[in-house]
Parts: sequence; C-alpha cells; structure tokens
Amino acid sequence: MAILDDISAAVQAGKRRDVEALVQQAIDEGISAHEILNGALLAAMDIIGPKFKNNEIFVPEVLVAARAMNAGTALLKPLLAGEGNEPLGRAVIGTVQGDMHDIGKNLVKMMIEGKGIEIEDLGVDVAPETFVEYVQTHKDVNLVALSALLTTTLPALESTVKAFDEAGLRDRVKIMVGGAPVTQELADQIGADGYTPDAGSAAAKAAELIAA
Ligand code: B1M
Repeated sequence: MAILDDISAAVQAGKRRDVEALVQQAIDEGISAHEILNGALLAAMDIIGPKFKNNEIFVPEVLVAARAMNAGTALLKPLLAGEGNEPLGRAVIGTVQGDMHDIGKNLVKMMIEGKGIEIEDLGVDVAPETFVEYVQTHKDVNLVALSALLTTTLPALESTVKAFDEAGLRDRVKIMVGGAPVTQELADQIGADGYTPDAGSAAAKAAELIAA
C-alpha cells in the first residue's frame, strides 16, 4: 500500500509531522493499526537498524527517526489496545550503578521499542536492587537490558546479574548487556544471556531472547 511506504519513508527521513499526518490519514482510510504498525513504522525501523549498524547513518539520524516513529506509535496506541494486540514482550532498561552515560542506552531503548517490545527506562546509575525490585513488581517483564560505558562500572553488570540470581528471578528474565567496553566474552563470563555491540543489532537480539 502506497501510504504505508510513504509513512516508512517519512520515518526514515525523521519527518515527525509528516508521519503524524500520514498515520492519521491511514487510520481515517480504515487501515488497521496493526497494519500501520508492522507495515510502516516497524518496517522503517527494520531499515534504520542495519543502516546504523553499518555506519550508513549516525546517531542524530537514528534519534530523529526514532522520535518520528514514536509520534506515529502514539497515535496508534489507543487503537492497538482496542484491537487486543499484546506487545511482543516487556523489557526494562537502565545504565548500571555508578554510570551516568545514557545516549547509547536511549538509542538502544528506542530501537527495542521500535521492534514492538514495551520497555521501561529506569535511567542512569541504577542499583542492582532497583532492577530486581522492578522485575519483582512487574511480573510480565521478561527482558532486562543493561548498559555500561565505563570500565569501572563493568563490575556493576555482574553484580546486577548476581542480584537476579540471589532474588531467585534469574530463570524468569533474560538479561542482555552492552556498551562500548562490554564484550561477548564478558557477557559469557558474567552469565548474561545476550550481548550486542550496537543499538542497531540490540533490537533483533532483544526479540530473539524474548522468543527463546
Ligand atoms: Co564519558 N567517558 N565520562 N561522559 N564519555 C567515555 C565513555 C570515555 C570512553 C571517554 C574517554 O576517556 N575517551 C571514558 C571512559 C573510559 C573507560 O572507562 N574506559 C569516559 C569517562 C572517563 C567519563 C568520566 C569518568 C569523566 C570524568 O568525569 N573524569 C565521567 C563519568 C561519569 C559517570 O558516568 N559516573 C564521564 C562523563 C561524561 C558526560 C556526562 C560528560 C557525557 C555523558 C552524557 C550522557 O550520556 N548523557 C560523556 C560522554 C558523552 C562520553 C563520550 C564522549 C561519548 C559517549 C556516547 O554517548 N557515545 C565517551 C567517549 C566516546 O565514546 N567517544 C565517553 C555515543 C553513543 C551512541 O555510543 O554510548 O557507546 P555508546 O552506545 C552504543 C554502544 O555502546 C551500544 O549501542 C550504542 C549505540 O550503538 N550500547 C549497547 C550501549 N548500551 C548498550 C546496551 C545494549 C546493547 C548495546 O544492550 C542492553
């Protein structure tokens, strides 16, 4: 459908107002919210993710595209609830204790959201207990995403994984980790379920972990 392609192109170009107008037009034309979400908004993010990963586009373009997508999603939310659509999964994200960096984490959040996963952002400098308490009180959360940008805060990744172990919650959630100093080797060593080097691949990994 041409209008879905137009929405996707507007998202990729980061044209928020165009996205809002086109999504509204599509709704008015009777296209289902589900179709608009999957065929236009998520489809656009599926193009943006790999481009970002391959350095064809950069942080500012991803941020404006993600904001444009969120504007479109906001119009669909009440309709999606009406259509009885469940999100693909529910996740919580934060930058680990002692670490204030959030630009990469925010990008990862947006990309995961773009995959149709509902994600709560606990912010920066998040203590292991705070992640655990969140999961204890939100029983439908099945993914925990941890970001760390400092070599000095890498141990906080491990203590957060351990805190889930100690709380008896380790089997209930998948834990994925990332950030510039994080490696697959470290992820394996601390017992995380997944690692990705960038926001582009984080969304696919999140979906894969939730589906596993
Ligand atoms: Co700071 N900082 N910083 N800093 N900072 C770095 C990280 C550093 C490499 C700079 C340097 O020295 N060359 C260095 C760390 C060195 C190290 O530990 N090896 C450093 C330092 C030392 C510090 C301070 C200690 C400086 C000081 O005060 N002496 C201090 C620490 C404060 C604290 O956190 N307690 C500090 C402070 C800051 C600012 C507040 C000034 C600011 C942060 C602002 C903010 O985030 N709101 C800042 C910034 C901006 C940087 C640099 C310049 C840029 C980081 C960034 O946003 N990159 C950084 C140097 C650099 O990287 N060039 C640096 C862009 C972002 C898109 O990339 O965050 O890597 P990134 O995220 C990527 C991937 O890593 C991945 O996907 C993202 C997108 O592709 N990813 C995940 C991230 N999280 C993921 C999670 C996943 C999967 C993938 O799954 C869950």
